[in-house]
Amino acid sequence: MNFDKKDGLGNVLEGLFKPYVERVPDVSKITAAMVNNGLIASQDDIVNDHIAFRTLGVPNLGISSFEKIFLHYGYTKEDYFFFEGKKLDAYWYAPPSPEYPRIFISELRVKDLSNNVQEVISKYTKDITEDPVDSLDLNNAKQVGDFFYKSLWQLPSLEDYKTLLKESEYASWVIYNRYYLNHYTISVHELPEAYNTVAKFNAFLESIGVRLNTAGGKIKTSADGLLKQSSTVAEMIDAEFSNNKMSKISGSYVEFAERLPLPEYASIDPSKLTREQRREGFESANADKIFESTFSTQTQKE
Ligand code: OOG
Ligand code: NI
Repeated sequence: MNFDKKDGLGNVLEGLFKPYVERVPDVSKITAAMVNNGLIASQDDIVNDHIAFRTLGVPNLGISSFEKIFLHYGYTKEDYFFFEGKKLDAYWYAPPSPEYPRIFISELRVKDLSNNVQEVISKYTKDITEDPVDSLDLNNAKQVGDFFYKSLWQLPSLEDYKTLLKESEYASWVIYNRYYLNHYTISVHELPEAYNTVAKFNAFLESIGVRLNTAGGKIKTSADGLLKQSSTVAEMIDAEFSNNKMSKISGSYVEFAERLPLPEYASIDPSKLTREQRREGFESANADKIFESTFSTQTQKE
């Protein structure tokens, strides 16, 4: 990640990354293998295509609250996405300058869920009567960094977690993990030629024992053929619930993206292409399957 880690936004992003690395062993495993194989000299050489967060669509939370943090740091809101089956809304945000990652923020359409599930969610969120982002000093990078990992509601009970899990894996993920960084994304087209496609990089990942999300196939390709993505399967981590009960839950994961040149730039030397000359944005059908990186269908598969 080749941005200034001491300026406001760089500092916030760096603060987000540290707890994520500790909790997702695949991050260091992949970086170490990339260094060993001479793809990069250190983590700083990895270009981060985007990061993602999940939110709950209830009063004072959700996208309209969470996005304020990144709008403050100069991000601009781009396209809207709707995931009917998963009952989610999402937007992506373009960074203030190209060295920073794009951001993908999704939100659970809580009102579309069963009354039972709505009640469970409300039990935890009903006391949030003001938008918590409004009381943050957004210029204070340390305060903002801490906010992502701060509890906004009580630790859930294992029973409530399981109730959510049955109807919405996304809901159960957020009730426990809140605003934890959901994934960062290695931009594979920036890597040396032998590794610069998702297909080649997936082979490398599997050779070092990384498990890939197979939902919709290991490589998710946009309709225009220009955005290819893959992701790891989230690792199961030990989580403590209320009343000291312990259980395994899915944590965060790592994603890989390849953005091909737009047709009018296809003949330019790839090393000279700018971000604007490659496929921008996201793709609904790809995203729909990438969400499943934390779902039991992936984490529990043999
Ligand atoms: C986000 C899934 C979508 C992408 O790049 O399309 C996504 C999530 O799992 O919360 O990351
Ligand atoms: Ni992503």
